[in-house]
Amino acid sequence: MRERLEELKAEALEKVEKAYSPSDLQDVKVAYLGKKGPITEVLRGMGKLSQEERPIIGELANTVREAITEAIETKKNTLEAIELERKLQEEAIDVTLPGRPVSVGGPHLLTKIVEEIEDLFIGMGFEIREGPEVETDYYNFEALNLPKGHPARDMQDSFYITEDLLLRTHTSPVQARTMEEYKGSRPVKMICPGKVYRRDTDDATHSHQFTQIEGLYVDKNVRMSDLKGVLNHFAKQLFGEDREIRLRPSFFPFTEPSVEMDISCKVCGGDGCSVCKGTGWIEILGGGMVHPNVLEMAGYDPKVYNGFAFGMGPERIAMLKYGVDDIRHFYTNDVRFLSQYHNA
Ligand code: 2U9
Repeated sequence: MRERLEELKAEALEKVEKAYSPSDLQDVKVAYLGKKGPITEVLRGMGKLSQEERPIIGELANTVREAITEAIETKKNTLEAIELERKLQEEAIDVTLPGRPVSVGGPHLLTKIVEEIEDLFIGMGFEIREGPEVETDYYNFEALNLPKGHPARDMQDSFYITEDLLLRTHTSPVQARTMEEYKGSRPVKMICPGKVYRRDTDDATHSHQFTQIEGLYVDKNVRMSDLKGVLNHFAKQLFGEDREIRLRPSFFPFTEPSVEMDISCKVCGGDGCSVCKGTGWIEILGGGMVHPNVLEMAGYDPKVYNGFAFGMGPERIAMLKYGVDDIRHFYTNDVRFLSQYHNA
């Protein structure tokens, strides 16, 4: 029995020695130390031994068990250390390698131009107001001196949702709402940037959805010269001190008299070129004195109050300022286009 135990020990230790993985070790453990293993078998047969031999064999069996257990434990630690070393080698990071480039975004050109225009008007004491894009017929047309049947409110030109609701065709309803909110008792000095919608076929200069910034100043004794002064300051700040402005007579249902403003062409310096179509001037916005009907409908007494209003398209302003040749560039969001203006 002694020999058998020594044999088993030698066998087990050799297998431990040859083990390559924790599962190999587990196999040895189960095979030699498990309940159905040969050592347990030997111990079971101890009943047949003499009284003197029994403790000696018992002790030997225990020593063999301990030796195998210890060998397994030692080998397990060795294998774990090897595995850890292998992982460390495999997962090592070379901190000297150049980093992967991180592409950083930036504000959209349209966002930048709108914010620049907002800042300019905030500097002249205007507040910024916003309003709903789904509007009622009343605020979008009626309150702006465009009664039912007016040619400028052709059903074909607007996106109607119901008979009374439509996608706003301009930001003017925001101004009508603001005047109404102020209840005809205090001045209004505001600009309203936002999206507007028209049933247009998209091309290089038209879009069914675009941006507007409209301004309104209602107070006592507001004059056309105030409008001219504000717009002159705006144009020179945005396009450069060397640019001139001129006002031409025009027509809008909500202003009377109405004007359109041109800015001198930077490309030809006023001599005439392809950009200004030979005129030396480029149209940038429209405006005028608020029509008395509009004041009255919003609750301002036209005998006491008057005001000026203007409207512009930031896409057009950005196209002129940055030489963008197609309005659709603002909406297709090709990064090759957008990224050119991150530092503009
Ligand atoms: C109220 C009273 C008057 C807003 C105005 C214009 C002239 C104008 C267009 C220019 C190009 C818009 O972006 S565009 O399509 N706008 O020319 N807008 S006067 O007049 C108002 C607005 C609100 C209560």
